[in-house]
Amino acid sequence: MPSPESPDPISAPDFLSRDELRAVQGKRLRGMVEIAHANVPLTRGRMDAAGVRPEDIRGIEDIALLPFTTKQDLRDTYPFGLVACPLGDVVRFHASSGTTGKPIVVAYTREDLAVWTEAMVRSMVMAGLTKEDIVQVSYGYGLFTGGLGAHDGAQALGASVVPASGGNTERQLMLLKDFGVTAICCTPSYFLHLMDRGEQLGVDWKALPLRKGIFGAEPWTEAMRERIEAGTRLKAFDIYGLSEIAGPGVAMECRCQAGPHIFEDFFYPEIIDPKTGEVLPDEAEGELVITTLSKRAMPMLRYRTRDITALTSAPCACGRTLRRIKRIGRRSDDMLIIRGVNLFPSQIEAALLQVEGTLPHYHIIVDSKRDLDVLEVQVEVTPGVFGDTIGAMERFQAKIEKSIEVVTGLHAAVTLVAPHTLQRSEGKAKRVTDRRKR
Ligand code: DLL
Repeated sequence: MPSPESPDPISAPDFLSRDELRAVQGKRLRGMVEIAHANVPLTRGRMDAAGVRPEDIRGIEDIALLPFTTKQDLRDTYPFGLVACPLGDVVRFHASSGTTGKPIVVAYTREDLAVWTEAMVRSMVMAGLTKEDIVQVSYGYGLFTGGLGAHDGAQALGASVVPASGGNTERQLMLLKDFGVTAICCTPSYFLHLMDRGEQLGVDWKALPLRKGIFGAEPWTEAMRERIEAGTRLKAFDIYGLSEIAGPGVAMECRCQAGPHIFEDFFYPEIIDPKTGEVLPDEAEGELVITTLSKRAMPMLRYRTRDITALTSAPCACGRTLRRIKRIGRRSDDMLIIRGVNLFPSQIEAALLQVEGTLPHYHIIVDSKRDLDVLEVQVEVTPGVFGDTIGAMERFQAKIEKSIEVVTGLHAAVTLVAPHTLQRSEGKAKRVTDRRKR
């Protein structure tokens, strides 16, 4: 068991007693509610309709009186309807692309950026980064929060930042090698792509000084962590965040790698039953709802993230008092329903990675044949498997189909494809094509 860490000034809020934390949360929540009620017509209208006045919120325990905010609210008020400060005080916008039309826009004041950067610095400290690290930021720079969020955090920490942004894989590999990069920030699927391409180009991953990976922005599995760590000398950490709340750095894993700690002094988490809205106790799985406690430009009260997880207050060996969230494997809305069975893409990944010789590159295709849902999974396999006899490949295919059936209860037609043939993403992986007519 590792010994507890002692707080340095920047991470001191990670180690507050739960009573101290609740006092901070209550005070900040009251401030948030006042700002939102005074400046955001949508919030004021909802609170008035529910008969809740700002003064009814005396402490964090009153949070459940507040109405929820949803992604639809952000869409309906596009672009600036939820901004609670004069536009002149906004110093940056970010936006996240949705599946439909217009993006979701988020705004930050200078103080909001300072809070976000502090959360990112605390995240990096959790992973053991210091000013001596050379950090390659391979999340996309731009409206996506990944690049600039990680960049600001690493720079404020005093590390040397390599602002590579996403894409141009060969140049990424060159920078990693030539600059002696010690830590990388990117999506886990993009890191796997870097590993693959690097191997093709003769990169000896174990000889590189790369020791830390800060991976997030999409669901990934423990099996994927094992693959990454086995093929390199780095420790892979899970970082969670979403644009509506800040960007990366809402929650981050410590060196115990036992699920991300949520920065509860800035972001108040609740778990609700997604159907009824009822608040669930710690350890119960449900939808994560987050309230920003110190956001001036765009306060988010009880924002429904659609991410499915559980909160745990079990002590962590690092000594932090911040609760942790369980690794997010799914959203309430990326769920596919196939022949009546609920399926999350992460279940397919888990099933594949149980079979030796598969690569965590896969694509799920759902179609409808004579009104019946059919599921196909294209799976990349290692060159050894792909070059095998037809009989051996068929047996291998059957093995994967069996594994998928055991994990998901569904039959899938597995197609084996040659290494490096499925399209790679430089950001979040696109795992599903749904061709069914709805
Ligand atoms: O993905 C922010 C981010 C950038 C987080 C870089 C981590 C690293 P959005 O584009 O708004 O923001 O997407 C947010 O991505 O609601 C989750 O569904 C998913 N997500 C983010 N991090 C994780 C993670 C950024 N570690 C949405 N595990 C969220 C699983 C994640 N899903």
